[in-house]
Amino acid sequence: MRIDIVTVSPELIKSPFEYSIIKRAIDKNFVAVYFHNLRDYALNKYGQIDNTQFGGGAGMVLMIEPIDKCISKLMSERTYDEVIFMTPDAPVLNQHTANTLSLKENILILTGHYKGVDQRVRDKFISKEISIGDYVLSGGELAAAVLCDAIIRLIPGVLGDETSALSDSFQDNLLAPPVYTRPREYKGLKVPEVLLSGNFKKIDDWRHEEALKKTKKLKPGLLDD
Ligand code: 6GU
Repeated sequence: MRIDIVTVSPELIKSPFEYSIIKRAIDKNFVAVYFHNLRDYALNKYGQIDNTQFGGGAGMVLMIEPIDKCISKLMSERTYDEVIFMTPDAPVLNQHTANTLSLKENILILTGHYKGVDQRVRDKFISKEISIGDYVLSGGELAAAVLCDAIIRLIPGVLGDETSALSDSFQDNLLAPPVYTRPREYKGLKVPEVLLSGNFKKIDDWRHEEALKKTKKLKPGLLDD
């Protein structure tokens, strides 16, 4: 997979790609991630990429021209399966969307900033808009990093143990059951007896029961899907 990220602040978004599973996925060539600084496509030597909004109102709006220059160049080099705009006024990211995107070949992600982008950018270039939750961040960069993390760990082969993504919370519309490790008892806090029983049928049943209980209590909506 190849991911191109078009942003005003590449520095803000780079570090999550330098650690742990995501770094390993890049090192092992499961995914290549490229950052593109919108300022490199600015209108003038002052690096202008935004302007005040027509009709008045507070806040600067990213202009279409630098974005057009950048995205059109990328689009002339390869075909993108999705051109995604990160924005709080969009459907919220869920595991289903992450699964679907993890199977794509080329993804382009545009991150918003300031008051937003000229609507014509969204109309002309964007195939999918994604938010990461019902609250507002100062920019889409952190949201793009969250999206990429959710996608990249799902690319087949990235996780050593293939089953481990399948048993994630949400993967079967259930939250993950509780997990325990050594010691068996800590200051009187005990590990559930069934996990020590060696009876894998019983353990599976217990995990499913616990996952169901937890989902009913914390996210009953998942059970309706
Ligand atoms: Cl994608 N962008 C911004 N600016 N804020 C957000 C968001 C995105 N998702 C949730 N809040």
